[in-house]
Amino acid sequence: MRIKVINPNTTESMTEKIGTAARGVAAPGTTILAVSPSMGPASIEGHYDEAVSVLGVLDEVRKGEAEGCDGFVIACFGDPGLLAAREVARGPVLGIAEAAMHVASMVASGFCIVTTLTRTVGIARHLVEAYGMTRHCRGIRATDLAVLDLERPDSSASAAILEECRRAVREDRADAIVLGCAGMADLAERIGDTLGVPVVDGVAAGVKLVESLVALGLRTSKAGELAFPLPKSYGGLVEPFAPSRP
Ligand code: 5HY
Repeated sequence: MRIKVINPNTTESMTEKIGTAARGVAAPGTTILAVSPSMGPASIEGHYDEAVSVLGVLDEVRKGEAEGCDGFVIACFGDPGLLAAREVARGPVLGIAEAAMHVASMVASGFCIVTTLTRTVGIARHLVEAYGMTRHCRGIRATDLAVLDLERPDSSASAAILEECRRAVREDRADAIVLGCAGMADLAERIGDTLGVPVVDGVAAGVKLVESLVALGLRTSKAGELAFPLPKSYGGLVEPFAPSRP
């Protein structure tokens, strides 16, 4: 089984971290391809960054389909381009936010999301509502870290994230934590051991859920809304993205 894990931002160190987290949970028969698009933002910290990152995500999904990948994980907590990716993919496609929230809801009565910049809290809240997780989510907390602070070895990012998780457990009655950034993938085990609650990293959750869907023989439905895009011409910069007959 081949699963392509796509980091929509172009920071290579984060892509490597994501790949390590994915391979750390992948089954023996699963090959993980961890990639960043050749184009896109260095980090995704708002709506504009997300919007621009989507074409890179879609390009990687289309290439993955041609390479024979069985499924995909979009490794950014905003799940950028998730539904569009499902239109162009045959295999299952999961975003790390969706995967992490569902997994957390299965092991706890209420989870909190701990993310980076305060300005991305609204994006997380929209996803909580979109995924039907409002009754499971007891709060969304930001550490006001920049995403790339997580890539600086000398930063105090991990300590700040641990403290915010501790407050979520103590003040919001979080029975589980969802880490709100793919760049936090390497922190889940340590925070969980420290706080004594399940801490869900969406990269790992996404890989295992895609593995399960593929093992169940389930692919993205082409019966309706997620059917392949309709063939048509595209102009200008996006001309190469014009949908062809599948
Ligand atoms: C992510 N940004 O997972 C999100 C996290 C965030 O570049 N990778 C990013 O804070 O939205």
